Amino acid sequence: MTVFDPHDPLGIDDLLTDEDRAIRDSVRSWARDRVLPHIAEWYESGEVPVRELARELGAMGALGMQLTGYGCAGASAVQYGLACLEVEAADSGIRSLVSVQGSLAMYAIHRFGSEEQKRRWLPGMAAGEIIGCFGLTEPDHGSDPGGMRTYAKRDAGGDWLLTGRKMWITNGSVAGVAVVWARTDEGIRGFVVPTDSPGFSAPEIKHKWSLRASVTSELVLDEVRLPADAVLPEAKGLGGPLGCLNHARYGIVWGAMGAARTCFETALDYARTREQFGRPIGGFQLTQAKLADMALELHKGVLLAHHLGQRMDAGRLRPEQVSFGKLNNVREAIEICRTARTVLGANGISLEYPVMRHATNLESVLTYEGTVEMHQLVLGKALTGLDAFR
Ligand code: TGC
Ligand code: FAD
Repeated sequence: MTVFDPHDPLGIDDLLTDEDRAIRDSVRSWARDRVLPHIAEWYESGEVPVRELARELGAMGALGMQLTGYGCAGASAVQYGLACLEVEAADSGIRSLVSVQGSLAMYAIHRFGSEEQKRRWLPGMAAGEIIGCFGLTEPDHGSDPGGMRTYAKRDAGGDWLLTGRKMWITNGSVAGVAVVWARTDEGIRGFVVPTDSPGFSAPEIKHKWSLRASVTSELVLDEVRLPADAVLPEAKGLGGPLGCLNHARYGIVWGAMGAARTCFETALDYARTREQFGRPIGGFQLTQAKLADMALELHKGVLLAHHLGQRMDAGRLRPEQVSFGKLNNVREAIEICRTARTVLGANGISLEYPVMRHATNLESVLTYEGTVEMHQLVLGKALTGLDAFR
C-alpha cells in the first residue's frame, strides 16, 4: 500500500516523467531562493527587479520554453505548465512576467512573425535580455477587443503610422519590444514595435492593490513610424491575438494552482500549530472541513491542468477547453486563498504570510486573460450554440 501524502493526496506526481520533475524542481528551487526571500518587500514597495529576474528566468530556459528554435527550450506543454505553477506558487506577478514574455509576446512573433522578425527578436527574448509586452486592451475596449480604436495606416512610402492607446499592459515600461494590435484597412493586424521608436511611451500605472510585484503600464502611440515589415505577416483578424491568449490562459490554468498550493500549505501548517481553546485549531471539525475542501479543489485543479496539458501536447486542445480550465482554476484558487486567510485569523491579513498577497493577486488573474464572465460566455456559447456576447 502506498503512503498517503498530504501534499499530493492523489499521487499526481506519478503522472509526471523524470524530465517533468527535474524541470519542476529546478524552477521551484529558483523561486524559493530568488523570489521568496524578497517578495514581501517587492510587493510592499511595488518595485520589482524585472530585468534581473528576466535574465535569470532566461538562463533557466523558462522564457518561451514551450517554443522551439531561436534559443527556446522546446519543452512540452505540461513542462511549461509545471514551471508556471512553481513560479506562481511564489507570486502571480512573476508568473505574469513569464506568461507575457513567452506565451504572448514571443508566441506572437514565433507563430505569426516573418523569419527575419523571429531571428531579430526571439533569441534575446528567450535569454531574458529583451523584455516583451503585448498590447491588446484599450481604455474603452477590454473584454471586447474587436472594438479597438488604435489604428495603423500606411504613408505614401509604405511605412506604417501607428496611433492609439493601450491600457493595463504588463511589462510595458520595461519592455524593449511591444507587440501591438491595431485596426488597419485590412482588418486587425499585429505590429512589432521597438519601444525606443519616436512617439512610443509607456507610463507606469501606479496605485494597484493587486499584482504589486509586476509592472503594469499604459502604452501611448503617437504616430509611431514603423517600416513596412513591422507587421506580423501571418496574423490577420482578431483570431491572431486571441490565438496567443489561448497559450497564456493555458499557463494560468496551472499557475493559479501554484498560488492555491502555497495558501493551502500555509493554512495546513498554521492549523497544525496554532492553538485555541487548548488545542490545535486543525483539530476542530470546522477547520478540517475547510482544509479538506481546499485540498479537493487544489488537486482536482492540478489534475485538470495536467489533462489540458496532455491535450495541448497532443495538438488536441480546444480554446473552449482552455476557457474551462481558466474559469475553474482561477475561481477555485481565489476561494482557496480566501479560505486560507480565514484559517490564519488576523495573521491572514499580514504580509508576513503569503495568503493575502496571493488572494489580492488573484483578483487580477480573475480579470485578465478573459474575465470570469467571458469564459462563462465562451462555454455557454459552446454548450448552447447561442452567442450571448452582444
Ligand atoms: P469572435 O467573433 O468570437 O471571434 C473573432 C475571431 O477570433 C477567433 N477566435 C479565436 N481564435 C483563437 N482562439 C480563440 N480563443 C478565439 N476566440 C475567437 C474566431 O474564430 C474569429 O475568427 P474569424 O476568422 O472568424 O474572424 O469575437 P468576439 O468579438 O465575439 O469576441 C469573443 C471574445 C469575447 C471571447 C473575445 O474577444 C475575448 O476573449 N475577450 C476577452 C479579452 C481578453 O482576454 N483580453 C486579454 C488581454 S491580454 C491580457 O490580459 C494579458 S494579462 C497577462 C499577464 O499579465 O499574465
Ligand atoms: P470590461 O471589459 O470593461 O469588463 C467589466 C465587467 O463587465 C467585467 O466583469 C466583465 O466580465 C463584464 N462584461 C463585459 N462584457 C460583458 C458581457 N458581454 N456580458 C457579461 N458581462 C460582461 N491586457 C493586455 O492587452 N495586455 C496585458 O499585458 C495586460 N495585463 C494586465 C495586467 C493587469 C494587472 C490587469 C488588471 C489587466 C491586464 N490586461 C492586459 C487587461 C485585461 O485583459 C482586461 O482588464 C480584461 O480583458 C477586462 O477588460 P476591462 O478591464 O476593460 O473590463
